[in-house]
Amino acid sequence: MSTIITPAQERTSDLYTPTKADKFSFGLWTVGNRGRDPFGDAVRPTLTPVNIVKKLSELGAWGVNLHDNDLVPFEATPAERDRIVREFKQALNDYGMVVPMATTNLFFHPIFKDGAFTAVDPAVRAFALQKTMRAIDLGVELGATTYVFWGGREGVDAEASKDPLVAVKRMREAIDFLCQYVLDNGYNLRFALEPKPNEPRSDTYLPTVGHMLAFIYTLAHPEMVGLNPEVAHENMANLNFTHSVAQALEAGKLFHIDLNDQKGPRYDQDLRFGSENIKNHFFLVKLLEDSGYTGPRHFDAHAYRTEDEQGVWDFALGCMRTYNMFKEKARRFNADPEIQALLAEINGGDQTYGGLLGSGYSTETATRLKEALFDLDALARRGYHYEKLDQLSIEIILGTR
Ligand code: DIG
Ligand code: MN
Ligand code: MN
Repeated sequence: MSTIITPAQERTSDLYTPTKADKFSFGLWTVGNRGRDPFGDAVRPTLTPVNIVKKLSELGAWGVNLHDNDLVPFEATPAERDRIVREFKQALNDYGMVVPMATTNLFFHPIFKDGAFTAVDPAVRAFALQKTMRAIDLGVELGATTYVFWGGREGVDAEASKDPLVAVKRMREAIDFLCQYVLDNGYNLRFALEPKPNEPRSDTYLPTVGHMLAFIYTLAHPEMVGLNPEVAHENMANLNFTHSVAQALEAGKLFHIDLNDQKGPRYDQDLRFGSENIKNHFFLVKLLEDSGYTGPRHFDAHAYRTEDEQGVWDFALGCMRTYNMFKEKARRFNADPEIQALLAEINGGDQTYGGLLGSGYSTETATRLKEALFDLDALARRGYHYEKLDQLSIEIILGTR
């Protein structure tokens, strides 16, 4: 039976139909995921990069991202590499797609079984730098302006195998070296580090957004380096993803984002965006939209193993439509008079507390604060009306207001 794909232009368009303006992107490896898992073989045929570009464009996606070897096979000759890249660039042009982000596969080949930049074997560390420089060249050639580093195997199974102090230093040495490579070549490229707490290693170095933020400020070129947080990864660490994203945003370090979903702390599920944590994803999309985040809305996710190719495109369209549904819910939340009135009441009053807050330190302020008199009983008795606020939020999310 031939695969019947309904291109965006033929499908009934509604408020949630994705358009290029939404800046939705997918990795080649996401819709190209063949359904292999540790307990079962591939269930879907390989999709070619050109076919992926065509189908994603028809669905309304804006961009496609890639690891070097998603496009150019590990063993490709330079001539084969150039032919593949030429054909891919033609497809990008034909279907009006861009490549916002690129990255290196430093985790699939057996060479990297003990890591890449933190591997104990110096030949592996050196090869990882070579492979990454070549992959950076490829990404820049395709127009990428963000380069992601997910240190999938930068960690340990046997704690005795690596000195954690040395591992962090080796990671810094690699990132500093590659930042300098970008500067030497005049590339318009920023690095986005992607944390994950574990899997495939028992423990991964720099496991969360917080760890990565601290690491960035120890680098030689911290201005070039930001974050690529992923929903599933922070959830694996049992953290509030929206708060992780907020801290990256507030630090001016949200350079990219991997959107998907996850059923709490367990193996990395990379589920369809919004398929599980409805309330959390509402507030995540509200944060991204309210903050004016202008970067790609990238889905690092894949279809269930049960799916055929049509199921893959159902998955991709679902990611994008659900994002747009949360975006519309956020607009309704922000426009809801009762919610906004309640928020104004909750956050009302003189937030400077008579000029004592929000202006930083002065000896006069410190003296006035120390002498200030507080109605402690009234403060202790205050009710914040969060039950009402949260109920109104739920009613927005459930579509009853
Ligand atoms: C996994 O979450 C990682 C790899 O897929 C890739 O290196 C990165 C790109 O977003 N995410
Ligand atoms: Mn993941
Ligand atoms: Mn990811």
